[in-house]
Amino acid sequence: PRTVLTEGAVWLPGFALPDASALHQAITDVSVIAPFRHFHTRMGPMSAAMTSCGACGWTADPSGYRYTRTDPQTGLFWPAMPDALRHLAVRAAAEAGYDGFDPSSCLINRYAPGAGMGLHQDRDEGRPEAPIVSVSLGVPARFSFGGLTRNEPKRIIELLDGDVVVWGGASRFAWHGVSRIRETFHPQTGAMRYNLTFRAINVAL
Ligand code: MD5
Ligand code: FE
Repeated sequence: PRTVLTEGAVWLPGFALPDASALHQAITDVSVIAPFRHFHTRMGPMSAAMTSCGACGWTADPSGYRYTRTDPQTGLFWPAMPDALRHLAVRAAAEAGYDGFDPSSCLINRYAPGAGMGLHQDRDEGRPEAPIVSVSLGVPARFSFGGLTRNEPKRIIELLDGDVVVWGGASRFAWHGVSRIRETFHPQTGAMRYNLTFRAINVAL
């Protein structure tokens, strides 16, 4: 199935399920080279642990957020984006009407029980015409999204294992956040939720 959530946002429930084991292997492979870590922002440590793969990766420190070619923790280039990840993202984007999606980064978020992500917009990518493809794995999450200003009313959806959402068009800059993850169990991830976001980046690096 394919559900339009809001203008430009297409929900593909279960789209990634057939690839789940390849995706878990890819996450493990990436995290051997670029370990999960909790970035420290001006607001304190983030509750989600993160890593990245692809030509650039998302990083944060008390002075701000940016995409970099190298992992600040190891000094190494971010690991290449595994083909299983890239192909899934390209297929999902095409399914949602975005042919030719060419992600240069995949940010991998890992949420333990109690972790979440406060309301924010994703606006550091420098490619407003490209969608963000979001893949959820493991335990469920309550995901909120609103409009282009912070205080617009939010809709809440439950993102489940294997769900993909393609956020493009008017939804690309919508405010959104993830409620604290409940303590539940998933056979492949234990108590964890993973979210992969595929992004086309154009920034001075
Ligand atoms: C997550 N991650 O579940 C979410 C999925 C992040 C982040 O928010 O920045 O790592 S990304 C969902 C997203 C992207 C762009 C726009 C919108 C949602 N939206 O309009 O709601 O870990
Ligand atoms: Fe976001």
